Amino acid sequence: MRIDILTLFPDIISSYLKESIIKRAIEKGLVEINIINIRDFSPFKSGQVDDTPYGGGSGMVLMCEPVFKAIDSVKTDNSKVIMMTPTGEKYNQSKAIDLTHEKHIILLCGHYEGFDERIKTKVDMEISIGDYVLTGGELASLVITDSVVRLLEGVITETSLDSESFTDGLLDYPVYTKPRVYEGLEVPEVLLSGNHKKIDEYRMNERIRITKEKRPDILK
Ligand code: 6GU
Repeated sequence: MRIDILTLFPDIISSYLKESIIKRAIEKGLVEINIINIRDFSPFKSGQVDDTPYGGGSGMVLMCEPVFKAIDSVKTDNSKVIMMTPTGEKYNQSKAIDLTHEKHIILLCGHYEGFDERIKTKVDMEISIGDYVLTGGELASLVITDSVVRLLEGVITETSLDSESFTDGLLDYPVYTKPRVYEGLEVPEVLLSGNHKKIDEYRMNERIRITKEKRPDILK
């Protein structure tokens, strides 16, 4: 898979890609991620990319030209162009799974008040990562990148994906590691029993109990 992130703040993106699982996925060649600076496509010497809104109002609006050109510089017939916007469709794990089937994703990050509405003619999908407003789309593009890349084959052990939260309508089970007792807090006995049937049963019951308690809305 290839992911191109179009942004005015490339350093925010690059620092995240330099660590941990995403870094290893890139090194292994499981995903190619490019960062494109929208400012490089400004028609002005000053590098201006935004201007005041027609009709008045506060803030600055990202202009068509630099964004159209930035998109055109990377877009192919196989590309899916996704705009990061708080007014988009709400993102979730099932959308992350859908995106793993794409060959090429272009994530468009805005800042300031928003995008010139005409930019939407270049976009296949608008995504919001939740009901709150961020100063820009950079964090959202990293949320999408991270949640999609970790699902790609070979990035993390398949079995750790099987029972994870949001894939099958249940939250994940709780986990423990050494020591057996810490400040009087004990690891549940069943996990030390070596009885894998019992352990599977305990974990499934815990998943149901925790989902009922914390997220009854996702319970199927
Ligand atoms: Cl994708 N962008 C911005 N600016 N704010 C958001 C968002 C995206 N999703 C939730 N809030």
